[in-house]
Amino acid sequence: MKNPFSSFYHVPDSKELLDIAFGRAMKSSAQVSKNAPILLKAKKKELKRIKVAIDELVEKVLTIIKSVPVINDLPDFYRELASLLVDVDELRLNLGKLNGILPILSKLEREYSKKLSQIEAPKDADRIRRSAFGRISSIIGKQRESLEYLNSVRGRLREIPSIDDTLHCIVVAGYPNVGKSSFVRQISTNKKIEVQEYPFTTKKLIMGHFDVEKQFEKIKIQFLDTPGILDRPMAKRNNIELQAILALRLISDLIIFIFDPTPACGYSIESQLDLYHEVKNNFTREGKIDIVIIFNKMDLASEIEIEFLRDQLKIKESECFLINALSGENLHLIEEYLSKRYGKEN
Ligand SMILES: Nc1nc2c(ncn2[C@@H]2O[C@H](COP(=O)(O)OP(=O)(O)O)[C@@H](O)[C@H]2O)c(=O)[nH]1
Ligand SMILES: [Mg+2]
Repeated sequence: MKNPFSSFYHVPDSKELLDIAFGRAMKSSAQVSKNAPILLKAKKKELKRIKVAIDELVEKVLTIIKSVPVINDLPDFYRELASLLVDVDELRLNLGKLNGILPILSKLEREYSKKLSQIEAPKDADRIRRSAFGRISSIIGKQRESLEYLNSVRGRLREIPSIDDTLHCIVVAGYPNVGKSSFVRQISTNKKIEVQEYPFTTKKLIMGHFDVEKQFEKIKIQFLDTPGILDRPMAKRNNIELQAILALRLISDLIIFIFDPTPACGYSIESQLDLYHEVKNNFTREGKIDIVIIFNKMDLASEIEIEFLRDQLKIKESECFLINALSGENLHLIEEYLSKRYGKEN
């Protein structure tokens, strides 16, 4: 699906709202015959101005309210992230306040049209319209904080990347420098344009795509490379990062965990194993998400290093992929695995 926040447009502040409404009002012209008495003309002119200003504001406020997504109705992934970035109760409260001015504006319109109908001198019409505009300004002015709040919420929500939750999603994990980015770049079908960066709470998220042929259709798989998110021990994270990780679980159906069996990445095998177990325990939704193990840097790794890592993981040779993410060596094995998993033989 499309990012549910993409139609949450800029929220005007109270001054912008008033400028638009009063500007429109003053440009409006009432339908009244040339020969009508001056008093009637004045009444009609000012009545029209008040009506246009209020109609304009009602419409703008309704548009704002409608453009705010209902967070509780969003798909799981977006809902979790959105509730993390935004206090849902505070949002509801501010929307409620804004909504509350609609009947007040309508009431004001009725009140002032009555006042206008009772005047006896043409010059009173202008005075009454000014008084109406003053009341309108004060009503809208009191919404300043709510409007600012909504605009700040909009800014926060738009930081959530549009991950297509109808596509398969593979999250790539492993310590920094093990070769995650190189792997995503190398496996992405269209390397130049498709590996893109998105902000993701305090971090960024890099997305690549890989196409799998399935009979007559192409299935697109998304790869998520998450620097700073799934590349270090969970204990080192703040709450937002932890929640962001948990939200990622909701859209992932496979984890690719990359090891560097050599000392090249700068992290010991022991730390890499700890992270692997942590990801496995916290991220796989009790085994619902599979983990695929990759040993990268096969060009640098010695047979001893590879065997040692395999022993530590208690896995057989056939249970991990040995690749070179830079040259692409053995990458076809992973592509075949993905094709089997998502494509033809399913
Ligand atoms: N020799 C060798 N270097 C690699 C391989 N894969 C990645 N690298 C290098 O390792 C470093 C870290 O790679 P990067 O993809 O940025 O790792 P990330 O931090 O996990 O995303 C870079 O200098 C890469 O060029 C590999 O298979 N062999
Ligand atoms: Mg990287």
